[in-house]
Amino acid sequence: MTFSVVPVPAEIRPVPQESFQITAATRVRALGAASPVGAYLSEILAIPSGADGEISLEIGETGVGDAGYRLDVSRAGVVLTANTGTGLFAGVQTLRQITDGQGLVQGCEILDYPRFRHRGAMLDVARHFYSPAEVKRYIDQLAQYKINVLHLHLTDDQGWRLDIESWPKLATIGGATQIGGGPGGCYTQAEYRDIVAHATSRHITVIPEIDIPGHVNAALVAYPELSCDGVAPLPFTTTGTATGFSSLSTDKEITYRFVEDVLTEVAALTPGEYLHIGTDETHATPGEGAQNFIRRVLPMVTGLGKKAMGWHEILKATPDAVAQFWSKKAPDPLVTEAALNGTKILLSPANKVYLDMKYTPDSPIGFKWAGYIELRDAYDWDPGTYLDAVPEDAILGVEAPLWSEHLRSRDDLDFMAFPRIAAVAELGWSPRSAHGWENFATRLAQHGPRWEAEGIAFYRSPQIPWA
Ligand code: TNX
Repeated sequence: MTFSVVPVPAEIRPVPQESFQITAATRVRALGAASPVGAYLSEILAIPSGADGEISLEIGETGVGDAGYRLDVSRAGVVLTANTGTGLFAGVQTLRQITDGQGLVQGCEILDYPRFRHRGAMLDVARHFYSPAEVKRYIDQLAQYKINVLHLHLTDDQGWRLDIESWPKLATIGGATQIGGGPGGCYTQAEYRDIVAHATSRHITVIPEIDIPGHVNAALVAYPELSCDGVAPLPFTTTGTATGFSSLSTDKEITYRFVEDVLTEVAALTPGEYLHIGTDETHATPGEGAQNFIRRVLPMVTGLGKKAMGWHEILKATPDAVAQFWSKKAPDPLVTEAALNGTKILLSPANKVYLDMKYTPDSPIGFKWAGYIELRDAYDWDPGTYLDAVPEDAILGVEAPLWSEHLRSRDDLDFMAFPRIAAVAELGWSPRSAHGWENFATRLAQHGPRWEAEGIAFYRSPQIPWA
């Protein structure tokens, strides 16, 4: 059996004669700050905990930073060491992948740590609503690939998905629609907190996105006084042909009260450091309205103790936000210039990592405006050099958005995300020196049976010799 860890670890030394066999007598030992991850490991491998367990999780100096870990497997047992619980959690994902169905853990020494801080997945719950249980299931899947950020696109023209107590019609009216005319849905604040808590338990940070000042039709249906002409629009329940057709009025004071109220509630529900304020496709915002709006909203975000993130159009208004690059054409002079002046860039190039693009012309669902994205297209690029002149240290990381115009079911989500999300995870985590398509393809093939066992309805890309 060869090692098939995805994302591939920074350093891995197989010691074939030193495999460890998990038996009914095996226990997990994890004390103090290691105990929550120990409990998680006990649960996923169905091994009880015990003070003298042979699988030992320890907080200790590893020399590989706060997200890295060291994993040693020998016949006597498994020792996983990390500086933090987050490092231990990453190590547990590796341990899981080197353990076969019979409980044999491959002998090895691994030293591992991430290349980029931000390894994200975005889920659009606005175009089609996904239930808290479905979101939590996606979180569990992402965690296995060391993804550490879930960006939730909570609002758009077709639906508003988070209850805001000070503006209750956002939930009752804005949340009641979705593409195709279904009932939509809206997370209560308790449900949202529960999603965030679940993510936290998987060492994933939630970044909530409230997309403003465009992409707001659902909010305007609920509160027409926020619109430019004050007239209530009709609910929007199709994909439409033109994006960026709606806008908050950027001239009315009520708009800023609305935004401040919304962001205040979202910030209070969100432990992570970022709030994402959208800012994409503001074609319907007249004149310089969008730029002025963004400059007025940014101090609200910082005043709430958060950092702002926006789609890269935000740079037309300010360099003081993380810019999420989503173009299908790179580089973009606006983004390059900002990056060279200190703005951090999150890479989501549409032609590489938009998980809503079809794999091939035969894919049953998906867009193709950014091209077909087979697995190898998603894998074969380098975030560190993608934006020509921009140095790697200006890149916060990579994120794979999954827009949901064409998704309806849980299986649709699985099909579009897997296997491409594993490729993006490896781009975000593994050192460039370990990058290689053939090797990736061989390793990934071994994940097919795992996904089958987990009920993940993945796309069987013909580029992979699935096991
Ligand atoms: C562009 S990417 C959008 C989204 C769509 C997506 C579909 C971006 C910031 N805006 O509104 O859902 O394309 O692929």
